[in-house]
Amino acid sequence: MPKPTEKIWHNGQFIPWEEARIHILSHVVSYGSCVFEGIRCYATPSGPAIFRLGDHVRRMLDSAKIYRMDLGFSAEQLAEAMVELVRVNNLEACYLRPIAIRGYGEMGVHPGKNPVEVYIACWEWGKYLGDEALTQGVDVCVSSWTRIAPNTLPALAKAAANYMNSQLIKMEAVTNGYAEGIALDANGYVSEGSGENLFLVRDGKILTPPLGASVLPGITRDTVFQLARDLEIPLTETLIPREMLYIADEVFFTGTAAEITPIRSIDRILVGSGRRGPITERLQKAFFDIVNGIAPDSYGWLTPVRQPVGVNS
Ligand code: PPE
Repeated sequence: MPKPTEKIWHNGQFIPWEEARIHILSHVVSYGSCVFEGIRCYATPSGPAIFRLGDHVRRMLDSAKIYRMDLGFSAEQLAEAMVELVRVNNLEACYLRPIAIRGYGEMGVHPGKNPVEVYIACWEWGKYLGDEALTQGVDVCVSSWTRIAPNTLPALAKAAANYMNSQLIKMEAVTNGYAEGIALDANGYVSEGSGENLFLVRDGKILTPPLGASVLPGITRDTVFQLARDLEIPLTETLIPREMLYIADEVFFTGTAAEITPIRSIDRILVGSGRRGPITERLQKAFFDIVNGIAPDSYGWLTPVRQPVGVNS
């Protein structure tokens, strides 16, 4: 269980952690009608700072738009609420989870009469794939489950229902002794992990599946695009056949929770030499130096929590 903080934000009000409850017949429970986000706030020398807040809020609004959900709050209001939430809970580093659901109103698939409720919670969340994952890498498998197909559940929306597919991928992987599973898309090309985007490196070039391969448009994914450009490492979005995973020099996951996590084996085949590769390490360093406030925030990716400022990214 996450360690409770004092407050959760609900439709513009701060409420006690224990009071963030919903009725069992809320639309979301039967029909999965929920869009959400996952955002990290990092401890920096100048206090807590939220990473790419504006981009996460934008994706939340995009997810809501795809599902015809009116959140009733602007991007600025949501961003401000998140800054305030970290402040009132007095946290240095945490993970924020804004959640918009279709609530309690009517039964039946059509959600028209059910109110949209917006909540934002935060808690302290450590390393997603284990403490040593960032340095040692993780052992993963290719899932027997296929990622959600185009024009079924929209992959560009970060919707709770998509995570039923993710749960199948994750449970199968963990049951079989792996840290995570990589799903292929409906055409058999590499898609992504249950909760991470995927990159591979071969001959000094970075490859990642395009958005059309049923991947979430990850914000860490986009961060890697920008960091790779700065480091002058070529990067291409391209369809990736499964077997390319086995002959890559390096493979890594990206995600808000997973950050940049090296993969050291896939289906028990070693990736490269079976340890974190040099390009993965360079990207990790560039990423962590920025989020930890060691390198200058030249992209304007960090929103400080303690100073009275608005969103800067
Ligand atoms: N793909 C999926 C399916 C996914 O869930 C995530 C985030 C990503 C890619 C990476 O996106 P981004 O965080 O914007 O770089 N997964 C979130 C959920 C983790 C959870 O277990 O809950 C996350 O990393 O916050």
